[in-house]
Amino acid sequence: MRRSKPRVTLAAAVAFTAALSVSTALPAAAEPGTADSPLTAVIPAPAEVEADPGADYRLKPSTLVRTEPGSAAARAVGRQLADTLRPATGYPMPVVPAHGPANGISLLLDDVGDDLGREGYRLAVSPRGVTVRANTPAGLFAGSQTLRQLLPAAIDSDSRQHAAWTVPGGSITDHPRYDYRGAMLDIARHFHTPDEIKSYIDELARYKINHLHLHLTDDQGWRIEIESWPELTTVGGGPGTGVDGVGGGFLTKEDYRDLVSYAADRYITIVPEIDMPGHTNSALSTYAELNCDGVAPPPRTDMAVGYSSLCIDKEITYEFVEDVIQEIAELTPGPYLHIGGDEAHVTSEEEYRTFMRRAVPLVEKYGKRPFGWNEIVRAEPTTDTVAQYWGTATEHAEIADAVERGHQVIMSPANRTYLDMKYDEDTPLGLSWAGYIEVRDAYDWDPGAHVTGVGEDAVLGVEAPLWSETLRSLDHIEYMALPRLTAVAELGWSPRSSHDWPSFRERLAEQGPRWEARDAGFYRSPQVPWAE
Ligand code: NGO
Repeated sequence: MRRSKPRVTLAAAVAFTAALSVSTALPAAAEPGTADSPLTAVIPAPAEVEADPGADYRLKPSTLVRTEPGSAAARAVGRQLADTLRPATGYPMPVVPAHGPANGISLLLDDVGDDLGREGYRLAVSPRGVTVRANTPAGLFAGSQTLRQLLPAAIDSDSRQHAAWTVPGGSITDHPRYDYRGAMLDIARHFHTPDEIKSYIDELARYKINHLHLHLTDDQGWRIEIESWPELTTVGGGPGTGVDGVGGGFLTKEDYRDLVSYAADRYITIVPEIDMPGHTNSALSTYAELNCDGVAPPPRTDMAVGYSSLCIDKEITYEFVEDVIQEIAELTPGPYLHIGGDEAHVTSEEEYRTFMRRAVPLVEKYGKRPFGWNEIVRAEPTTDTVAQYWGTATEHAEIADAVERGHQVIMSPANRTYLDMKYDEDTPLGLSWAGYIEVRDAYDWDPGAHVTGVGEDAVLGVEAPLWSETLRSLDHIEYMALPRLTAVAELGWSPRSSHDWPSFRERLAEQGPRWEARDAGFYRSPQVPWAE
């Protein structure tokens, strides 16, 4: 989504203008015919790259985007690619069926082998053009994201730029390490608008992240319309429901459906989360009957956690939970429904089990695969339940036992992947309970060998959560997510054998001018030799 947004709102708020100021200077155009970034300058690192310096291709005003004849999905991928290339090049880039000899950009569905799977692709660059071949349109989409990064950074500008639009010659064969590569956005602590969420989705798509987990409800706010319990959003989505009483808002069902479809167009699946039985003060303060004593507590917008719980012994709790799960499941085409389960500190272990043993089957009843923060395994739910590990330890008996029983795990260790942790002591936003996370900390670990007993086969994927207690705007989101999001994206996609910090930091440096060209804020980590 292209947007023009006011700059420096964060800088004004917290006075660190230098870190956020965005230069409008774009890199000088490369010599005609010479690619200014090598074929390897891609995040996440592709599985195999073979450069052929004699085979560069240069986009021309006459370049066509040719897509697999008869495939509406391939054509849609082609249209999106052309839409992203037109503004900076100023070329018309018509999207046409791929008949006749290959020239220009071709996106073709082909049998590229089982090894490349659903999202893999081959990309070949010769002087006549760029051809992406994949088993599915999802693979073509992934390949077209790679192609965008192979063009000069100025390609990300939304106005016409003078550059030699050269793609380096050679070929790439690529496929992901994990099926699930995720990011989470907390819209409960501070609401983020559909346009802001779309902007984040655009950023995720570039780095081949294919799941967006939305944390929709928490103590402070309830941010998704539920028709059978309509007061949830009139109270919990009203003004002043963000942390410290700042902001408010919620997604209507229509907003949510639109986000699901916007994400789906970019091969991203939305994973909705309704946190329970804790983190529920906003529901409890809205509906008195959900409280054991029948008395609604006051709404709260402070940052405390672990003080609220649905009433485990009341039948109405399960009617509420079922209604909410049913409505969310109906809205969500993706396979997963996350029911939180974290920090239920005022719920006894016995009550927690009782609750989860009723809630988890309700997720399955409405056709979804249950998903929860790692505490959920204490209730010994069906082994189909995905456990999201957010601990900071590398030894964790509970999660290792769950893997032994057959659970799959999403790795979100808080001291590596939490994008809301400060980079260092000077970071004006974020929290630090899990420590500071510089870019290298976010990058230098192995999701498939991080926790003893949670091996490669048990890992469904990785996810980078971004909690919003301190984040009020898109500028704030970008500043905390970029660049660390790309580190987690690479851990999720690239083969372990390609893991290499010196290479990553060099490739990351090349992303800076791209973020500048598209007016996205980012943290200029001193660990990265940012390109001018
Ligand atoms: C914890 C807590 C959240 C906080 C977050 C802040 C989990 C799973 N529960 O992570 O409520 O917002 O830390 O970093």
